Amino acid sequence: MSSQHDTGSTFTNPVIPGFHPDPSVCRVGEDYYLACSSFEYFPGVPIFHSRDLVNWTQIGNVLDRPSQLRIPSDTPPSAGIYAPTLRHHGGRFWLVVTNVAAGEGNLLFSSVDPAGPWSDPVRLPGVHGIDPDLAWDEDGTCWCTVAGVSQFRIDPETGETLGPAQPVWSGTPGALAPEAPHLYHIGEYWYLLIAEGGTERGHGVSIGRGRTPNGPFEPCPANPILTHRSTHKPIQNTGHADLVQAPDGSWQLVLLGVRPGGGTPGWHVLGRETFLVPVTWVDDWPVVGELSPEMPAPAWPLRPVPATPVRDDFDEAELRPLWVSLRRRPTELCGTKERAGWLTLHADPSADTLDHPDLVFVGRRQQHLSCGVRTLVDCSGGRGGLAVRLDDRHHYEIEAGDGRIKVFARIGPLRTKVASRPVPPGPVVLGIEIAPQPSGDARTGPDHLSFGVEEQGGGFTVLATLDGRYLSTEVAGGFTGRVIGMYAAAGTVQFDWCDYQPR
Ligand code: 6LW
Repeated sequence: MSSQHDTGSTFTNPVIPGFHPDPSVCRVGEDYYLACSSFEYFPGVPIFHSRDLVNWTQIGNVLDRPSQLRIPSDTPPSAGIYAPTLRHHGGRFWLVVTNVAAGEGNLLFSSVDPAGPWSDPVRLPGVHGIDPDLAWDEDGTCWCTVAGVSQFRIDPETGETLGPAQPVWSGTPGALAPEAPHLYHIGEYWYLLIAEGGTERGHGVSIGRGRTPNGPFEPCPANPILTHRSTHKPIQNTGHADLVQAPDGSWQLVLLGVRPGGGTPGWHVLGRETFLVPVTWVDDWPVVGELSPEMPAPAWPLRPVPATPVRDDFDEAELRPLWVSLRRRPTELCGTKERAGWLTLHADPSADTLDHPDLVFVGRRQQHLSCGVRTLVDCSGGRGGLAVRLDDRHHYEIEAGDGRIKVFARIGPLRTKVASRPVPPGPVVLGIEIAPQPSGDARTGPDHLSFGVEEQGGGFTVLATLDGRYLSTEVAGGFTGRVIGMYAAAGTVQFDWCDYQPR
């Protein structure tokens, strides 16, 4: 649940690795909380806690009840929950988000405890546009600003819109997609921070300022204040940022970025991750520092958090918050209570392959470029295994059942069995090893994935090794990253434990 960082003279970016995009952060006293987008996964909107902005622990998911998160099975990958804003006001935490599935639109949740339970949604039917932001002015008026960029005054208790949309800024002339607005009152100005250029290689962060929360906003002469477009920097697609004051009173930006690997055009496989970069102020404009994988340690003390345990034994009644499922998680199909100490998955009879939106799946984000995953599976009652999933049409899996172990690859319209061998009766340990490829050649993929089985006498036998580029965002499209986990394709499949080991 945590990221592990150096406590010495440097720290490592990303601060929250793996598919954790669109970060929004807020500070309450000495505590920081951060929320991310979750798209078609349930539970939705992972929420993290930190005391130093560098070391983060997941404390829950904001949307962990079906009454809060409706993602019907016809929801395509990368639809669902987009771009939250997390704020603290009047003794409560507020989170506003767009559910692009099922016409749900913008939804507002609140809680006194960021670890939950969070309220059921308050709908914002009059607020049109993605990436909603929340800010309160000194009179108590709540401003909701959306991509485009336009603004609404709202009543956050009822979701009612008080007056029509007011366009406030369309960003830099010629730049596409002004989005991800966040509005702040800092010193004498109201600042409107936005992302521009699209969430791909052209992404960037720009800012405007004005004297009132509804503008007019004067663009910063140095816009974009952050972009890595047209550079060879290892962190790319930098944008969608949120400002926060650090423990020492200085300012920091959390933002999303990606780490492409391999030759050209560079494939990123972990999705968009959360990074941290310092900000200084010159003439009342923010100046963003250098963003790199290894950052100078900040001036305030780092407070390391316990590392996420490698093994989940499934000994607890509830699944840990890092485990996510596809679109829904019906308790009758998935849980740890049916056989104590095991995760039991019952296949949905309609969902016999990983391509199916109703696949019964429990996975976690791949958070390291190099990692190994193992699980002990009992497939005596069905067929299932371990999958690496980018989306419904891009996944690799190793599956046990019916006396055989098979490796499958699904790449766009093509699905093929790449290996098969008999399996002895009884539970079996399936495994995946993922390692980056040195990019000596322009055509080299970002990494390779080896699928295998642990032999009873010891040793890992690889059945197939596959090029990772096909499970990248550059190939699959969309907004998500890799998720690795267990699934049932037929009958009942049980998992005693699952290890995720950064290498
Ligand atoms: C999000 C938009 C974006 O709504 O990508 O990078 C979209 N920025 O602000 C999906 O995450």
